[in-house]
Amino acid sequence: MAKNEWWRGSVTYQIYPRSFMDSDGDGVGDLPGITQRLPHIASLGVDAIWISPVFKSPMKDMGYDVSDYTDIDPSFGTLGDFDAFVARAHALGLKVIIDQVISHSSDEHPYFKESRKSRDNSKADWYVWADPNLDGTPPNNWQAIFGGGAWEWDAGRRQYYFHNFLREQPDWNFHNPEVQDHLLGTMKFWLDRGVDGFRLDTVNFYFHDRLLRDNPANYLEWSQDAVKPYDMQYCLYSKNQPENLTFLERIRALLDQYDARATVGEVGDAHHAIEMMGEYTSGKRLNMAYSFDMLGPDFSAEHFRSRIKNFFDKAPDGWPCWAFSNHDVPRHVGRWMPHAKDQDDLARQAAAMLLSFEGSVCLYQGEELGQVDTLLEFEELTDPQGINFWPEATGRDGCRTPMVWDAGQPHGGFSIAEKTWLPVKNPQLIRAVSAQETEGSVLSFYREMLALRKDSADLKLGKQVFLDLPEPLLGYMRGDNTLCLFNLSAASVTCELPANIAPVLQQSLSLKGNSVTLGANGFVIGTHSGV
Ligand code: TEU
Repeated sequence: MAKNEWWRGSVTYQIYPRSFMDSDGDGVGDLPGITQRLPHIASLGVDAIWISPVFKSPMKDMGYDVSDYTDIDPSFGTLGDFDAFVARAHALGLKVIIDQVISHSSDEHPYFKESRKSRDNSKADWYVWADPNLDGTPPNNWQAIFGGGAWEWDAGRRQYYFHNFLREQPDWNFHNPEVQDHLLGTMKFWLDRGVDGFRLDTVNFYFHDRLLRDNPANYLEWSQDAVKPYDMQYCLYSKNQPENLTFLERIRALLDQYDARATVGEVGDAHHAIEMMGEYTSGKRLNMAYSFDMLGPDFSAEHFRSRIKNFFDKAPDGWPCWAFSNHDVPRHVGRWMPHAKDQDDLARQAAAMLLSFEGSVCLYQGEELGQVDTLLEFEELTDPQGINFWPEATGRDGCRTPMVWDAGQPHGGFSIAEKTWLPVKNPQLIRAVSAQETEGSVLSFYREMLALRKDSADLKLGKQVFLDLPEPLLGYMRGDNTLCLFNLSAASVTCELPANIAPVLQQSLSLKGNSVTLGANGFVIGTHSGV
């Protein structure tokens, strides 16, 4: 592996800046707070940090609505605080990946304000504008992810503009090459400032169909039953457009002008996302990509096996980045509890699995503590998705509540404010970092597992070859000598292995020769000669 390919097999820790550490007592996390707490991240043994957006933003979507791509939001600090954070992370041996939200901007971005002024100003065509139908209705049936139609009427221009997410998040018009150049320029700004790479928000949403064709009403059934399902992914006209591939090559060409920089793209809301991840990371495009496939409720051997196999079968030179939790979904330990007896056993099993998959890995702050979501009242919600879809869905605030550092301090040591932006509640406090600095804790298991992955060429870069085992057993070899076996259920299971295994990390394991018994959520990772 070339030195500049540090990202292959790497582990990245995602920070949600509003909720990591509040240094100035305003109830919202900030950059100096993150810098102060970096030793915790370094102590885990990860390679990199991905920090969710800290750019200037009206915070309608908590920073995923950027109004200035080259400045820091005052609630997080200053550019100087950002530089200090990067310098400290680098001194601790951690790479820094920042979050680029370039599919859309905030409606308070100066270029959108300019664009909406008239049909012939210099930025008129920088966003996606369209005339109404004769009866005044929007140009087509495209829907927004956060609810409602994807078109917003602008009384000034007497036209609609397109937004995949909130109406305060207008989509840039990627068909305009000036827009592409401008956004690549903002990325160059941060590369020159020394960041090691980008997480690319909604990377499959950049382009829309130029002809603004209606999305097929029965898209879901259609794409699932299609003979060649992969071709069908392009039939959703509001995103997933083939022109995107050329733009991804432009991003790569920019990064290749620098040493050892990397990208990880988020493939969101696509029905053949695994194939799309492969396509986006093959050739000279992105380095890594993730989808929501492992961020949902599915917890079976077949599910994990088929996703990973499918990825590498279809894209032998692509590279995935697997994650079980992030700031968009309920935390995995809560999601998968129906398949477990004990929360901590499940947390350790999930960590052992995720950190032994082929590819790179992203961890989400707090998962190293075995956290589940915080239960919130409607009045406590801040996420527009949660508010719009309440009570059918609870939104994303539950996984975004503050990190808990010290159970003995107010707000778990996150902030000295009277009230924090989202509350810290009791069950979270039990799993504070301070309480987890003990042998046998989830936190100490993450450290052990990360150290094992770092030291083992098999676990870091070895091929993953699946064993033919019945549910609920998931088994695979990594490289030539490392066997990983998991019982994805709360009942105990026995199986025969072709040869003896020498366990290195384990849980609820009993061995009798080649016969292995795994208790509830039991697992073993060990050396094993050939299968
Ligand atoms: O998420 C994209 C995306 O597809 C999500 O909307 C996802 O479908 C949803 O959150 C699942 O609950 C990215 C960011 O990760 C998210 O935080 C932003 O809100 C969104 O883009 C808009 O920028």
